[in-house]
Amino acid sequence: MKRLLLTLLLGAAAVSAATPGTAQAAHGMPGMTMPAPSGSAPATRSSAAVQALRLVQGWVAAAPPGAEELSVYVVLANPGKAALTLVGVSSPVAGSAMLMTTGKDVAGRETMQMAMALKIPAGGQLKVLPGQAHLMLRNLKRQPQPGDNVPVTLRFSDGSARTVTLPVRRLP
Ligand SMILES: [Cu+2]
Repeated sequence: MKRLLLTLLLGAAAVSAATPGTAQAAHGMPGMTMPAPSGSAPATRSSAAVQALRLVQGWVAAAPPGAEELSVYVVLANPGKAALTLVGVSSPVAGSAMLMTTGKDVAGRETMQMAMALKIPAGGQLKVLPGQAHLMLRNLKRQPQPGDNVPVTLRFSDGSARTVTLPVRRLP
């Protein structure tokens, strides 16, 4: 049964990686639609390569009361000889979550784009930082406050999952 679940997760990751996201949306925009989020399955296992990942920094950005979404930032260092690919995120405080990259439109406004995969190069770092990317927690079940610690599970294309506990901080 466990083997079957892993196979399904791997299959889902492979499909996700093959179809880059095209959905665009802004935080809090009413009526926005997005593809079904990845990463809602329970954690299964963690490969040696994923266990070796180092969390250089990470935090959950505190949101104003009533916010429906939270942004999570992480910097992950990969000491291994093979690239790793982050394909999903989840948290017990959120009903759904997704990977997003950020950019600017022609008018200079910030835009967000759902990402199906974020690569962590061999011997390098993935920087999910303000202005570049974020992990977006949606459908919040509660509103974490500054000083709280929030578990966030990261899922990788090799079928691994790794949970990190991140503090809630006000954005610098
Ligand atoms: Cu977002």
